[in-house]
This record gives sequence, structure tokens and C-alpha cells, in this order.
Amino acid sequence: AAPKRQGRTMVGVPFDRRSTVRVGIVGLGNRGGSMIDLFLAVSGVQVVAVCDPVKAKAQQAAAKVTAAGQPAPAVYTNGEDDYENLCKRGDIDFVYVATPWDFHFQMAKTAMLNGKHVGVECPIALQLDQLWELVDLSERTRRHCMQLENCCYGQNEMRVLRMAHAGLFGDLLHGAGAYNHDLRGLMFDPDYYEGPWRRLWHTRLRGDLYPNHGFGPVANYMDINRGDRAVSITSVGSPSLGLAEYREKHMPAGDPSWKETYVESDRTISLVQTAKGRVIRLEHDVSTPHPYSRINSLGGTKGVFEDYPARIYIEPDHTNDSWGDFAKYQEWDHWLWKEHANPPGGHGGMDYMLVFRLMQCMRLGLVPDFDVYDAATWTSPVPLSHLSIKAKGAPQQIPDFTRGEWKKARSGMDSENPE
Ligand code: A2G
Repeated sequence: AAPKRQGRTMVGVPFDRRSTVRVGIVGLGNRGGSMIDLFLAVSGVQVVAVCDPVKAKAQQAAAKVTAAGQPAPAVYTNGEDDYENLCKRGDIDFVYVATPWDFHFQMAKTAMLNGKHVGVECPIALQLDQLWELVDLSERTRRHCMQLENCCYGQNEMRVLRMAHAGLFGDLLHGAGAYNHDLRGLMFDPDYYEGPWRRLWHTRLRGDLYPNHGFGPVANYMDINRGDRAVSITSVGSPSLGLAEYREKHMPAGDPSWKETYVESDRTISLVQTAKGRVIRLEHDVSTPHPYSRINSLGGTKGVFEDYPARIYIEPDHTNDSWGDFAKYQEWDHWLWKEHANPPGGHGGMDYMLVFRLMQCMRLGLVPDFDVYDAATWTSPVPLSHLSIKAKGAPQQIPDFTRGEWKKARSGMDSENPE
């Protein structure tokens, strides 16, 4: 049973309107160090503070802020706890966290306890009790705590979302999402990440370490927490061989990685069932050779979409048993993609769409596109797939983080441009 609610629900709670959104950034490595460009590219946003224990990274970020014509930001570099001082500032509305996973939970918590809305890179936390704690804290502090899932803003994802909600796929039945990305080279690279933290998670957990890129978009298609709910997850995992094999081939004797024992399944496959009986397949594989794929599929009573590469088959447009051209459905593009041609930044533009839209919601005092309940739901496969694999695939219950509010339909991120 869900723990008793300590505050009021945060379902449908808008931001306070702000003419300028004041942002503090914690973590300026690969992710934070490139996302800062996008915060600086959106008007109505000021980056007032940056924090990273690696001084050079924080200073480089601060230089970007002044180069963009904004006042010099406060810089926090005094060890791993200095983010607490950033969170305590009185002139920040939103804290963006792009640090190693190990710190996400604690940083989200600290931001909310200091009265800040917070957006965290994936995964927002790694344990179920932590997910509940973030839900409780968001309700108690009246601050939004969001998983900043950029893939929800991909051009294909947003187009499919609009088509799904307009009924082009009929009644929705099934979908799939994945994080199948060969990260072996990056995880063993001594310089790409700040230390071996990402690889070390492969010595601790067996299941899906990174469900959000796949789960988030499909959850949106199916209105999870907005009329439907993810109820249970069943996971199976392959043997864990990929990282050890890679190490054998590429890492010199004596490298610290030789002390590690990898337990994370090379490929995890999970089946999530929803309250309406729909099925979502999730896959995770970052330790074997394969081309990148988030799978990103959706099927219903009128047809199906599959990505990588994008193709579609919906009646009455297609009736001859062969795939149709998804490019022909451009008219269904989301307004973000129609109004922001050639967006700056990485991941084909979806990072920019995410930042622009989040900042718009804060400026205008709108309800965010997703909230702490979505963050907890999309992340719950991390601990639950591990448990399911250990239990030989036994289904695990996904908590109702909304405590019943999921039954309410809500208009979401596919609404029209409010400006
Ligand atoms: O690889 C990609 O950029 C991932 N994002 C990101 O989440 C991270 O895993 C990175 C490697 O550090 C997407 O695939 C959208």
C-alpha cells in the first residue's frame, strides 16, 4: 500500500509565474557543460550560479555565462557538498542537476528542502524508498521535482504523441522503449566521465539501469499517470559478459577495473503492464556491440509505429501489409518542432525543446509537462527490474506514486503553444 500522503498532491500544480527564471546548475561535466548553452540560449532565463567540485569545469561554465552577456554567476567548487550552498541561495528558482547518478537523490532532496524546483538527469534515484521520499518531499515542500527526460521532446516522439492522442492508432494496446546504446568505450575511457562511477553501477545491480529514455515517451503516449497507470513489471536478464570481454581486450593489466565484477545483465528485457491492460516492453543494453536504438514503438487497434528507422502502418492509409513513410505525417509535428527549426544543441534538437518548454512553463506559470510522479514511475524499473530478475522474472508491483490521482485525465505536453 502507498504510504500515507503528508502534503497535498502535486498533480496539476502550476509553477509560479516569473518574468525571469533564475537557474542554478550543479554538475558541469559532459551533460551540464553542454546543457548550459541551451539555458543561455533561451530568453527569459538567467544562470545565476554554477557548481562543480572540478574547478576548471565550473569556471569554464561561468565564462560561458558572461560571454552570453549575463552577470557573472556565483561559482561553487568547494568539494562535493558545496551544492548545498548553491541550493541555499535566495535568488534561484530552479536547480538543474547533471551529476553522477550517485548524487541525484540527495541533490534533488536538498534543492526542494531549500524551496527550489529541481530537474534531474536520469535516473532520478536508484532505490524505491528514495523515489517515495522524493514524492513525499515534493508534496510537502510544494516544489516540482522532475526527471528531465529529453527523449519525450524528440521530433518523432512528439509527432507520435499527437497522433496517438488524436486517435490515429485507435485504442492503444502496446508500446516499447529502450536504451540500447553501446557505451563500452565511454565507460572504460578514463577521461570521458569524471571517474568510473557509471561502470561501477554494473557491479551492483542486475536490471535496467536507465529505463527513462525508453519509458518516458511511451508513458506519455499512453497517458500514464493521466488516465492509465503502470501497475507491474516482469524482467529477465541475459548473462553479464560484455564488459569483462571488453576489458580483457582493451584494458592493461593493473588497471583498477580489473578489480571489478560485473553483474548487470548485458540485456535486460522487461514487460510493464498498465491498469488498462496495455503492455510496454523495455530493453536495456549498454555493454554489447549494436547500433543505437530506443526502439520507440506504439501499437493500437488501428495500426502501429516503429522507430529506428521510423515507419508506420495505420488503417485506412495502409492496407497492403507493407510499411508506410512516416515522413508523410509531418503535419502532425508538435508546435515546438514547427516553430523552432534548426534548434541548437545536442541529440538532434530535443535537448533544446526540453529546456525551452520547461523554461516556458516556469515563465508563464503553467503546469509542468511532467512531475515527480512521472519521475518516480519512469525510474521505478531500476530497483524493480533488479528484484524481478533476482526472483527469476516474478512480477513486481509498481507503486501508485500518485495515490489514486492517476485516474484523472489531464491535458499534457501536446497542448498548443500558450504564447
Ligand atoms: O549517451 C547519450 O547521449 C544518452 N542520451 C545519455 O543519456 C548518456 O547516456 C550519454 C552517454 O553518457 C540519449 O541517448 C538520448
